[in-house]
Amino acid sequence: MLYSAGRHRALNAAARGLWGRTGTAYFQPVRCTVRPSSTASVAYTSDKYPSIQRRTDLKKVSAEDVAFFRSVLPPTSVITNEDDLFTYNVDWMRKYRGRSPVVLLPKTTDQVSKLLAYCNQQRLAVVPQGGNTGLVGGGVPVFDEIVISTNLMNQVRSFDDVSGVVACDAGCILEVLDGYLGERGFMMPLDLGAKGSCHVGGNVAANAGGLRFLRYGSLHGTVLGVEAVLPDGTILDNMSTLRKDNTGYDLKQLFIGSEGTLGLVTGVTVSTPRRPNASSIAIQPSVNVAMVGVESFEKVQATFRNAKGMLSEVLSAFEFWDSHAAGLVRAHAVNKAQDPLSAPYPFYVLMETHGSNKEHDDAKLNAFLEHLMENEVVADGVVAQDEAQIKSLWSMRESIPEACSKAGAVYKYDVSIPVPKLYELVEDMRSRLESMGLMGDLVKDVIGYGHMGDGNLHLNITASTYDKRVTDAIEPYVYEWVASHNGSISAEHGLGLMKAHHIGYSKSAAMVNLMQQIKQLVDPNGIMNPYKYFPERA
Ligand code: FAD
Ligand code: 2HG
Ligand code: ZN
Repeated sequence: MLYSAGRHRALNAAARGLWGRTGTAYFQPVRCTVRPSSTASVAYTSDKYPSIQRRTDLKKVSAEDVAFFRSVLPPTSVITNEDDLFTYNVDWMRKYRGRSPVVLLPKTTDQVSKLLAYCNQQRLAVVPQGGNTGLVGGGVPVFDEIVISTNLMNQVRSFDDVSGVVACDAGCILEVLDGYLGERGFMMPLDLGAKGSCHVGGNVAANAGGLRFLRYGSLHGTVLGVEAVLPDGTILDNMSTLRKDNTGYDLKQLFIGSEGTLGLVTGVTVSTPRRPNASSIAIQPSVNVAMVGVESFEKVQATFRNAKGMLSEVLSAFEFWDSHAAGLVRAHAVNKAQDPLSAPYPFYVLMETHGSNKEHDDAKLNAFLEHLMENEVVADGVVAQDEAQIKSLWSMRESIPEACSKAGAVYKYDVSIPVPKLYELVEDMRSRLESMGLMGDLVKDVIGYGHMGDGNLHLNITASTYDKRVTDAIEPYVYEWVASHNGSISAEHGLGLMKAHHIGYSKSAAMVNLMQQIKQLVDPNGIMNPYKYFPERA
């Protein structure tokens, strides 16, 4: 096999046997920190959704409350300045905007406990916030709720290089924690495009899925322990480092995916896998990334079937996106990601392998790709030849959400559907919006991409502005479509404010009722992240 540094290995049928396509530009990891330039352009949630009424049993923040917060935290950790409040009040999409008059930045679990106990006693509503990269409006206030941010809770507490278990504060940034683990030959089992900004506590609260779920699984499996502060200030210390523990209800699971409605997660323990490219550890560290162009969604599925069969245990990611997504990345991505394939294709697939024996993995990947080319399953492809090219190919995929957000407004749907039906929803939605005459000045594009290996589609509809006509054309159609195909209306982003009243499409009335009873038990005053997740009990 020939490798040439600085170039991708091409798989184009015409060029098969010829290695060496000019490499693409190389990029920085995607950073998603919210840095809105102007405050005026983001409408308030309360103005956009007048049907949501502020709860009258919740108190407004007073000068005495702020004085109490200043008695617990240093002055710089109690933010009341209008300009500084803005980034905490507005979400990543600039779709939701609250009016919180105060943001609190605790550093310790004890401080969180004091703050929550006080808020509970005073009936002050609280929104826990991590990196504020959530995509369902869950991490920002709706009205004047207090934001408690984990920005300053960013210490690694311990790491055991035998078990690979890391214990850390909830505010550790995912990418920073992954870097810490990388230096020790390990990695976070979770990876996603917002890694440069999102917090581990936010990941746990949202039960984020991400790019390697296919291989490393759900946070419900990899998170071994959680430390959380309940609304009354009780510190629930469940920072277990044990893989097995069958004593009682597994309470930590309640906090994974609870989206800040039950308490504030202050610490997390995670079981981390070995890093395949840690040269000091593996026998022959091995990471491969290939990107292929495919003519139809049927062929994307055939590629997946073959990948599962032929790459099997080394397959670590299988992502797909359509030509609309690729077009947006080409046009808008800030990092100017370039398509390394020779022609545009209807679909693209990125596949990654993680292993500990390079010869073995390379042989598997080569046989697999040869098979795909010979059987005309894929039309073209490249294999990254070095770390920079691996980053470059991943960057094309990770840039899609940011590229979609450039149109002005983006409607995001994150659904689980049986794989054969995955792209049908995108096509149906495109025809629907066309036939309703909305495509053009208002709706710009309908884009499909996602975590094919997990049956998780990201349907993004870009528009010049958020407009009720567009919302009404999409909803509840999209939820009904998903429910009728036995899917879930949230595969990984959660419910937040966006889907609080739609949980019934994916969960029975009995299940929602039990969830509401749990909420009532843990948070009887309903101060934790109100208006989100599911409807308040009547
Ligand atoms: P936030 O946005 O701050 O909060 C998310 C929710 O958790 C809110 O309800 C908030 O109240 C609650 N919360 C936050 N911290 C705590 C805490 N300590 N205790 C209790 N509740 C808390 N998601 C995926 O699943 N897969 C992806 O591949 C993926 N890719 C993304 C790519 C981009 C570019 C962006 C912008 C987002 C992406 N997301 C993805 C969505 C998002 O869920 C994740 O970015 C991340 O898990 C959110 O973490 P955060 O710290 O930003 O949480
Ligand atoms: C991804 O997979 C994220 O890139 C974001 O989950 C998806 O923005 C979206 O719709
Ligand atoms: Zn995703």
